[in-house]
Amino acid sequence: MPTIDDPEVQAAGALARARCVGVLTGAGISAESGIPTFRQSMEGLWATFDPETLATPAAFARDPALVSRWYDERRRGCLAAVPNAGHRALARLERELDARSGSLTILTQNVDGLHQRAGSQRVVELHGSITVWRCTRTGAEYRDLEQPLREYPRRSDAGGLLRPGVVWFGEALPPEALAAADRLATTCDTFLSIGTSAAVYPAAGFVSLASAHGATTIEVNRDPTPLSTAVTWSIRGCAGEVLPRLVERAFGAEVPSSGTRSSHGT
Ligand code: BV8
Repeated sequence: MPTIDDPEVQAAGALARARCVGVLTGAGISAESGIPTFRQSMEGLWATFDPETLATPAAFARDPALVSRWYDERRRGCLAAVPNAGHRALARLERELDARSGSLTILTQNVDGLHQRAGSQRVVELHGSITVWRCTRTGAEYRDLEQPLREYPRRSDAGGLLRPGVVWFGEALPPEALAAADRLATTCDTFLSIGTSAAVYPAAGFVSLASAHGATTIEVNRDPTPLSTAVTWSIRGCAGEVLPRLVERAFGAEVPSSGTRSSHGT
């Protein structure tokens, strides 16, 4: 039976009182949807590659075919994946806060689009989207391109090379995403960090920024991270198990209203 000093009990109480919630998510929240986390050893053809080396402008310049193939294979995995209970719990948390004239915004480092597909409305994609390809000649963006791409690297109608619409290491985050993240971290009263090793900046820095502005900070992660000793409560566990428990403890069982899928809905 959880005791009052159980971090889950404390964190659920903070969520029940919260009015403006910020959430930073990383690859760990999509792990239970079958998408390998960013630093997990990669399988098969990619086992010999380091993602931090491939996810760079230099890698694309050196071998656009290889990098395009890597992203196209990951794109197919992301499109085939299904949001899990962790994604759905955050979508429910947003609905509960909206119902109380509060708000919840997700800052995701993930490029898989699963938060939106789980029903979350306010999602800031800090690192772009793997479903988007951008022409290096015109800047035109393409979604819903054929799977798999018909050629590597794929070219646009203008003949320019298409690159993935993600933010690579060494590239600046979209200014509007940075501004939204900064505004959220400096005004929220509660900030969650979920499924991230907190190794990548500036994304990882938003948790400390929220804390410096007086927010209660809560981490849900399978393994310890550099944030674990700095947050108000650090909960060790899988997002797909912990998040539904936290939201249910804070708001009770979700009453499916007309048009709202229950948190156990498909
Ligand atoms: C920039 C898109 C400047 C591509 C990605 C300080 C300040 C600013 C920059 C830096 C800085 N220090 C260093 C830098 C440079 C660099 C950086 O941070 N390097 C790191 C490696 C040290 N940052 C940058 O380059 C950024 N750009 O700052 O630009 C600038 C300014 C002006 C002009 C020019 C430049 C850009 C960074 C973005 C890189 N792109 N993704 C792609 O996806 O291919 S980052 C990539 O890492 C993914 O987005 C991923 O999400 C992200 C972070 O990793 P995590 O999500 O945390 O994933 P990871 O595998 O590491 O961890 C998973 C965690 O989940 C684990 O802890 C595990 O325990 C947990 N877990 C697993 N299963 C579960 C679970 N938890 C819960 N439940 C489970 N079931």
